[in-house]
Amino acid sequence: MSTGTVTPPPKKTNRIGLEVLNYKGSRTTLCAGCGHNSISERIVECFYELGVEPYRVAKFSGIGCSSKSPAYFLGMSHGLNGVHGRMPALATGALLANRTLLGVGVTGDGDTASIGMGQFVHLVRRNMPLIYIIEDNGVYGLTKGQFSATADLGSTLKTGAPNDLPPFDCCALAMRWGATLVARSFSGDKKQLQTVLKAAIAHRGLSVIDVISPCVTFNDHVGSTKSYSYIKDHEEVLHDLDFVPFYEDISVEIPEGDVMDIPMHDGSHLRIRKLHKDYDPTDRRRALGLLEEADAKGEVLTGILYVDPAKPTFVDLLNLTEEPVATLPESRVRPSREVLETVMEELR
Ligand SMILES: Cc1ncc(C[n+]2csc(CCOP(=O)(O)OP(=O)(O)O)c2C)c(N)n1
Ligand code: SF4
Ligand SMILES: [Mg+2]
Repeated sequence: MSTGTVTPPPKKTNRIGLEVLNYKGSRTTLCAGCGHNSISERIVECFYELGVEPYRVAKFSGIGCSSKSPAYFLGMSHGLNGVHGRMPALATGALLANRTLLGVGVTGDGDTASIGMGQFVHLVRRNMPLIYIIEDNGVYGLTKGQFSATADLGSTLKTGAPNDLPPFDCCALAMRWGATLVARSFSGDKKQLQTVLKAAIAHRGLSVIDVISPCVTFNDHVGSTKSYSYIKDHEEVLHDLDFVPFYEDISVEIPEGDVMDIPMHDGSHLRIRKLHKDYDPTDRRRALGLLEEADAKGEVLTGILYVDPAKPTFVDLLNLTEEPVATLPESRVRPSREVLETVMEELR
């Protein structure tokens, strides 16, 4: 006879035994339908699926609706929310102090390309090992929808007022000045965004990911070039992307056709199947040229635009100790009395 007790099904866990719940954060306070929420969901999925230990991750942000999002994912990770446009300096400091952390920066187009441009270009120049996600809606969502520096020429506000300044292209800028993984994606393209994020997690160097992320409250009307419908009509997908994590047997799947295999820093592989463009994402000049061509045609090119897995990062250039500076014992960071006396002697 049945006792009536039902055994609950076993909980689904990833390769390190954690549930997806362990990768979530607080409930979002952003508007329903905001593209930023979809990006947070993709981040949760990717870190869960790859089995990244949450304690290894440090989240950084500035100010804006986008910069609030680190509260909505990876609630068991470290987090630092700073001043508007100054996240790169915070991230640089923290990641130099502890080189074993996996840094994830979330920023807005205003946070990066308007007030934060000075900090952004130096982060790029240094190829700081950081996943830098720009949640790009072309406006300052948090302060009620003014144009940012990524708003396209001629795009209009809800009032009908046109933008009369040309935009900065953060991807072109990042590629030109030193970032080593540069991608553009769309918050509504689940598979592409997931693969791009996984590639960035596997990459060692600065990954700049510009995600077009519509602001449903202030910039989703006819006349906006960052609305859901505009991007759906103008998106030009560069390639089909696949990601093979380091812990999977690469020899299992042998891709057919025009596929490029790019080994990543951690042993994972990025597989790029060309669609209709003659495109090599390791050719920076060609990538920059294609971006310009797409721009002239009014197309929004998405995919991994550029990747260089080999270039040294800022951490490598500084020749930091393998052991994080933050946890070195005092005996190893403080010169001995004899050494200090020698230095003083030399200065006399
Ligand atoms: C030093 C400083 N200047 C201005 C502001 C006002 N401010 C807050 S958020 C923001 C813009 C946010 O836009 P964005 O980075 O694109 O984020 P979104 O809200 O669109 O996601 C501005 C100008 C501020 N908080 N601090
Ligand atoms: S105002 Fe715009 S950017 Fe901010 S939460 Fe709402 S939809 Fe998102
Ligand atoms: Mg914005």
